[in-house]
Amino acid sequence: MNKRALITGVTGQDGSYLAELLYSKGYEVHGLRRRSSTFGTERIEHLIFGEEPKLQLHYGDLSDGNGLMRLIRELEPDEVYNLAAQSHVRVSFDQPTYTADTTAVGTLRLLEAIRDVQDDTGKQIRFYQASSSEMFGKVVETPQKETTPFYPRSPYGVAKVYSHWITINYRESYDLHASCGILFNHESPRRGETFVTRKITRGATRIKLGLQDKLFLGNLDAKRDWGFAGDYVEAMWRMLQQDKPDDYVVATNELYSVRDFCEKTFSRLDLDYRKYVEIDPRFYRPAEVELLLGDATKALTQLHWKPQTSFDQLVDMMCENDLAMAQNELLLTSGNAPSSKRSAA
Ligand code: NAP
Ligand code: F7E
Repeated sequence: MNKRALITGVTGQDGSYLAELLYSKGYEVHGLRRRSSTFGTERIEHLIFGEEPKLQLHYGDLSDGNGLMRLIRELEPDEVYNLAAQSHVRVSFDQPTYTADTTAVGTLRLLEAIRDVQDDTGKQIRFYQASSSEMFGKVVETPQKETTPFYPRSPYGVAKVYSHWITINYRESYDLHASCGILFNHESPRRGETFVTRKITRGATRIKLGLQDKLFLGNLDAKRDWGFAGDYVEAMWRMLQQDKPDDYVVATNELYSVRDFCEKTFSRLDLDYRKYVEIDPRFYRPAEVELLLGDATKALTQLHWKPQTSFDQLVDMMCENDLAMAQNELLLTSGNAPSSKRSAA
């Protein structure tokens, strides 16, 4: 019998790659979507339409514990991947209570639903929690690994620490097969457009085609360990295939600054970023995370996982996608567009 998986956050960047991966492995894939006035399914359209949809969607929200309970009871999934969250660090300073309710307590609601259904039916439901390198925040050692103490610097980071520890607590208290992936930043052509990498590749390609003049950014000196989202969802799946649940750092162990990302992207388009990038203090954060660099040795030795995509390849694929989007946009403004749809790449 095929395994059945439920992905929360399936409409997001990681959810879309994970749904593809699980389907390719023969899973019956289900996803949670929240109600919105627009479709919001751009990243998964190729999976939900057609004669035999590869992904079945269910309405639900991490703020609605009863709905989560009903869904888990109805599906009795073998694996649940909790990727849903208010995931934007800057926004979490504007919406701290909402972020805590979704990104922290939402995980507890889901764990409670799993615990209840597992107790009632005896079926083991494996659980993956999307923990984050943001938990390391003002880092106390470099590189950061599973044993590095947390020092979160945003309401988002604090909420993720809660989710991380409540997942471990449920594992230890109720014998749940629950694992946390402490993922460092990972990007793709499907990355939300307000995260810095995508903002840069969108902005630079639009500048290249004359669709905008300037790109306004915040702290160019922040340094991150950026990988490719398509590689990272493989690590999530591997965690749930282990006999014993555990927690793992997933990272590339390479460090670049936001300025490096600008330099690389603009020069790929034969542009000098210094002519186009301007600083806008609105994009600064009340408390910044200056540096995140991960040590994924444990994932390498125990999961046999390592990143497959280099930093240059990542920048290339994002630029290529966004250049095509900008070209489409240009055609639209001239009235000759072949399609008004955004790329689902
Ligand atoms: P993303 O693109 O922002 O996707 C977030 C997903 O959560 C979307 O599907 C969103 O739905 C959904 N969501 C938000 N609030 C919800 C709610 N109240 N109820 C149900 N669903 C809700 O994030 P991502 O980059 O794919 O990241 C996936 C997970 O990994 C997140 O938990 C994130 O915090 C964590 N993480 C990400 C990174 C990274 O670098 N990408 C690193 C470490 C950890 P809508 O489409 O309707 O908005
Ligand atoms: O910022 C700086 C900003 O928003 C990266 C989420 O997926 O990864 C992500 O969080 C850096 C920060 O990602 C702009 O100050 C400069 O230092 O792309 P970001 P993030 O905050 O690291 C972690 C691991 C997650 O878990 C989160 O869910 O770039 N920066 N100028 C800027 N950032 C943004 N967004 N916009 C700017 O204009």
